[in-house]
Amino acid sequence: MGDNLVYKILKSHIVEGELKAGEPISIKIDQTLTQDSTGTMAYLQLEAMGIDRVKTKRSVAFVDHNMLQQGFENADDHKFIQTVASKYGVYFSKPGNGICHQVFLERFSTPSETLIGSDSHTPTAGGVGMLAMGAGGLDVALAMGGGAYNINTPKVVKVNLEGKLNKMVASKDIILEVLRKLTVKGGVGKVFEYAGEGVKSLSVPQRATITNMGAELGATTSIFPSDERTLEFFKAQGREEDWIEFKPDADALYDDEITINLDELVPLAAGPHSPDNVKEVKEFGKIKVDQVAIGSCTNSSYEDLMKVAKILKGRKVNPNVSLVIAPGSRQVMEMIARNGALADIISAGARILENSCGPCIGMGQAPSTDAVSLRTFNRNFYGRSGTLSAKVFLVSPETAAVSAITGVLTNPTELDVDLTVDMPKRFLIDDSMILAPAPTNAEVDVVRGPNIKPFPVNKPLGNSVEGKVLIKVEDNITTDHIMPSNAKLLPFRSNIPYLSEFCFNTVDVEFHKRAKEYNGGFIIAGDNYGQGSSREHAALAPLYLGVKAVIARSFARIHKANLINNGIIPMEFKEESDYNSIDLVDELVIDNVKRSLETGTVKIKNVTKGIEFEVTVNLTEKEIDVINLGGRLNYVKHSN
Ligand code: MIC
Ligand code: SF4
Repeated sequence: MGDNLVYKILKSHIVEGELKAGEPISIKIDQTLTQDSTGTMAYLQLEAMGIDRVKTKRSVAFVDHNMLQQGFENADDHKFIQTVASKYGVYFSKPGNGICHQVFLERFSTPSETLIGSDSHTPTAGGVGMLAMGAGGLDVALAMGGGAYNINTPKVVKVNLEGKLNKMVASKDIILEVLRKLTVKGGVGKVFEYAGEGVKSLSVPQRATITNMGAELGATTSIFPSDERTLEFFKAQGREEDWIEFKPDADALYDDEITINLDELVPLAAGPHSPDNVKEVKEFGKIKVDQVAIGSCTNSSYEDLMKVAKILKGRKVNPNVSLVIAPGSRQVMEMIARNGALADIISAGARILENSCGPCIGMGQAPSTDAVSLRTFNRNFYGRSGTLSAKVFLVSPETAAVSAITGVLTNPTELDVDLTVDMPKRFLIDDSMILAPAPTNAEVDVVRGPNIKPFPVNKPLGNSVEGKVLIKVEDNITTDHIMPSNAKLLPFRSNIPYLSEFCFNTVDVEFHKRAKEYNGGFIIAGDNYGQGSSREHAALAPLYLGVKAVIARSFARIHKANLINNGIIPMEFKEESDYNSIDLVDELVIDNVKRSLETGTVKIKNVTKGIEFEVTVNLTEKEIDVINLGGRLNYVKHSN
């Protein structure tokens, strides 16, 4: 039997392990990316590893998240990243050049190569046939240092796209349909490989919308083949030489298969507060809308914004709606500025934001109290917009633009506009905002602002682990719950002591106080704990507060890796009744913890309740060593 795309890449990059679904493997990483809100920490960790220069084919540092400069902190971090990148041999994409995933797709993506990035939407580059995965900052730092990346061999799900999208139905609706079918945990341990006739009808930016938001399935990544449409994109980007045809074998094997008939698809929306809370736009009804936000790494391409401009042209934004638009990159912004589409958008009454993540991560544009906000983004987790009472709906650019005019959530098929976009044969190419690194590291002094504080490093594991239950949470807790991000907190991503005061704030404001009072302890959680962002801060802040272990029904992939990297033990409940038996501030004890980790089963004594139960630990030998030594940095130092 032949190979699918995923196995082709894994076979050519594997350095350790066996390619069998679920089995741990290590793979060589060709390229890395970082963005600023995780990057500052990643480069501090890179420095702590004591290497001279990065060893990847190419590494790129972007600044796109922490863009509001209300104080010196963000600007200082930008300087730190620029200088540290230059020193270690990393390309630097200046603030204003665009969102990491959009710019990476345009200027760096390469079919059949591997990429890890310190951002969970790194799979965007899967739109051109790259195996691109989100990872914690430390894993990215290790890959920059030439280390392999550890994953469990994924199951590969073939997503058959049949037919062709109808007018006003977008590729965003395809991924919303996949989320409706499979939910936010339906992709754990899987890669989604898109195939079928329908693929040909999708351009690279449309494919990238799908691979981008595949992250919301909890998937390891998503991937499209590299075909004639991909070549079109590479030619337009003046990067024909980076293109190769990359297709699965005709008799390729898959672990599972789903089919989506594009002809039957209608405009969809994800309602508050989860990307899988998907229904037809029509079903939600004509809800009054207060804010519409267009942009983010999901939907901010030239093609998306041209469609938006066509809808807005000659019309006016509803008086009760605030429409904000953030193009994905300077290339997109400049092209729509030069061809007049931006003028149509401005004339309609849109507010133009800079080329960055912006409202997607709560960096400004928090909606008003109780507002309904329609966003073309990928996440609508509780509180993420910066307004706890806001109701955020995730929609396509078409639905967003039409609703901005009508003032109510509107099925875009109600408006008859020709949305055909003539894609330019050649995009506007100007890489002057991408700075090459210094030829040698001796030439650069790294600039370090006062906001940068030492980050916590765990201690080797003792014989026993004991402590109180500091918090007990439900299923699908996101890293936005664990370590919230917004305009006020993001400037402190390199100041863990300060950040930790806000840990779990949207769930339980007492958490920080309780953790301090009891000198650390345990977190109890449900299914899919730590879904969403790759932010290591969701492990670093708990570590700083003394969290020793998390017992959950199950974990999201990147967060579990981040816990292990920081020496916090991830354990899984065997029985539902055990989860139910635990209450807040129960005293838990694990004796002989090191020996039990090796057996894969750990006995937990609940001293308060006078009961005992067993939990599972799914850790590789290497991961056990990492935990025993108190985290990955200690492990790396120990092995050198
Ligand atoms: C996100 O979309 O949640 C972020 C902000 O891009 C994060 C990274 C971070 O928290 O800095 C992600 O997706 O990994
Ligand atoms: Fe930025 Fe939002 Fe994309 Fe995260 S999801 S990288 S915050 S645009």
